[in-house]
Amino acid sequence: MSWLKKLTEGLKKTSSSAKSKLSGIFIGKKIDADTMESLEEALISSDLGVSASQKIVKEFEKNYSGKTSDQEELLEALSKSISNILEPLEKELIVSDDHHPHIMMLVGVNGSGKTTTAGKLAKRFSQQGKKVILVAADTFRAAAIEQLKGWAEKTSVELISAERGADPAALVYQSIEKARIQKTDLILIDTAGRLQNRIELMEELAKIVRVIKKLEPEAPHDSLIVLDGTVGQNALSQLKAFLDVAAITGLIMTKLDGSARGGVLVALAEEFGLPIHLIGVGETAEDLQDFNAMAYSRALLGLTLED
Ligand SMILES: Nc1nc2c(ncn2[C@@H]2O[C@H](COP(=O)(O)OP(=O)(O)OP(=O)(O)O)[C@@H](O)[C@H]2O)c(=O)[nH]1
Ligand SMILES: [Mg+2]
Repeated sequence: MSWLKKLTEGLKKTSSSAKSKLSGIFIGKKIDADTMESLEEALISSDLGVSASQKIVKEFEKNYSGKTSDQEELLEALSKSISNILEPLEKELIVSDDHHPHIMMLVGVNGSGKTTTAGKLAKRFSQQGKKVILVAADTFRAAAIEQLKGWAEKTSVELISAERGADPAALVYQSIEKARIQKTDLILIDTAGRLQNRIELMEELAKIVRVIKKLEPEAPHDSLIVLDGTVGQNALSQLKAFLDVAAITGLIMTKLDGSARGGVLVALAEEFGLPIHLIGVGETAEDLQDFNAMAYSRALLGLTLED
């Protein structure tokens, strides 16, 4: 299956929910103030957030007020407005040759998809010919090391781990030193899931960042928050909590395939303006796709995508 099909399939739950809210709003009548109000409500309840929804409605009003138009054309117009918000944030995740090594770190709450994403990224970048080290900085759960080991073996990538309970910051420090000696291109750090209200765990994360900066003041070059696409508005408070503590530079949203609330990506974009690198629409490595604003915006509204 092509990635566009996978994206459309993956976003089906979100798009059918959005479509059912939008359907009927435009049917067979002149677009007026009532239409705008219903439209704004539908967008907000599709998780796009108040600010983005108002922006979209304003643009819509400018172009369509007083007109009648068919549903398809109006959905097309909406998807374009959504895409306009997202497009500046569409940014491929790349391993820069200027960094020796390039340091990438994955953070987020429990179960958001960090370890799976670390494995998928290890595969992607080693296929690009990069020399990669995976660091199991989740020393909290014994199973976490095993899980990452599975990905390391599958992708023939080196894994650096420590015993359970070890200091993750110390492990990261050793990994960077080793990577420098071995001329590794990329260090991918998988961290333990932590809820944003666990102060001591957030402090542990801050310490990892401090230790990285001691060796590489510009790093982590990518500090990526992995957000579960099924949590809806909660993603906003998660991002807010991790933003400064982990020096977040960009985001990845997983599990859009199981979610009816994928619209929250638009709210995140509007509120934080951080680069959106990748989205996950399934469990295999191929299901982690580069974020494409236009394709996502169309799939969000259930519009067809050309291959
Ligand atoms: N359907 C679907 N499942 C996903 C996706 N990404 C990850 N998962 C699944 O989500 C579950 C949790 O993923 P993990 O990678 O273990 O999450 P984590 O953030 O490392 O979890 P902790 O380390 O416990 O915080 C696994 O069963 C993954 O297979 C996705 O894009 N779609
Ligand atoms: Mg994990």
